Amino acid sequence: MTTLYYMPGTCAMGIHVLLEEIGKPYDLKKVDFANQAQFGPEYMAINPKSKVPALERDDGTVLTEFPAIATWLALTNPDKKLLATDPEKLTRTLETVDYIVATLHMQAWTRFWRTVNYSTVEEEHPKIKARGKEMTEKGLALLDKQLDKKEWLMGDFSIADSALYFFEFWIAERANWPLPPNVAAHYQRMKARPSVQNMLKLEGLA
Ligand SMILES: N[C@@H](CCC(=O)N[C@@H](CS)C(=O)NCC(=O)O)C(=O)O
Repeated sequence: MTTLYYMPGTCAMGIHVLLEEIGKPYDLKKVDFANQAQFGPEYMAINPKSKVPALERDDGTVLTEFPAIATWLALTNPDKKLLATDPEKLTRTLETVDYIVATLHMQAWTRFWRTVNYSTVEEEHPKIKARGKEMTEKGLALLDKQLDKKEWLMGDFSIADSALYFFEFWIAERANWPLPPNVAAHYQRMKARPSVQNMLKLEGLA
């Protein structure tokens, strides 16, 4: 059965939301970061990158990387309309997902939340964290503009919204920074979706 390897509250939440949107049975396997399970031989055999999310498919093969997993789930469940088929819209959706994942998560948030990945010299941390916050604010302002007069990033609900959701969750629930108005409204809309509510319950975050 399709199995999502996750750790509660991580970017894997975005994939978990998509599995809930799709509504087919799936298994969940927690990778316990508190016990460094991501570096243990059992999980390394699943994903040698030591990261979540990882998605094991029915044929036993494993997909990694948020954009790839989200795209695959959308393409294999076309009835759920999680990704536009029109080439322009599809490409713009992937552009947005990539910005959230590669720039906002990996660059901005990691500077703030996993500062030690950037420097082991503690005196340098305040500066790195401040840069992470600055990059986050720039990104949120751009996404706020993209959401102007729109409920969802691409017009219709898509994989980009599930990517934005995990980022919003971190800003609102972990950093306690304010979200700009359109992003804040989007976060509320996401929280009202049954898929998000189920995911939060299953991850023990409700
Ligand atoms: N580029 C990967 C990044 C995944 C990633 O960084 N996941 C974090 C959780 S949000 C993780 O597994 N971290 C493990 C660790 O820090 O040891 C993706 O987009 O899926």
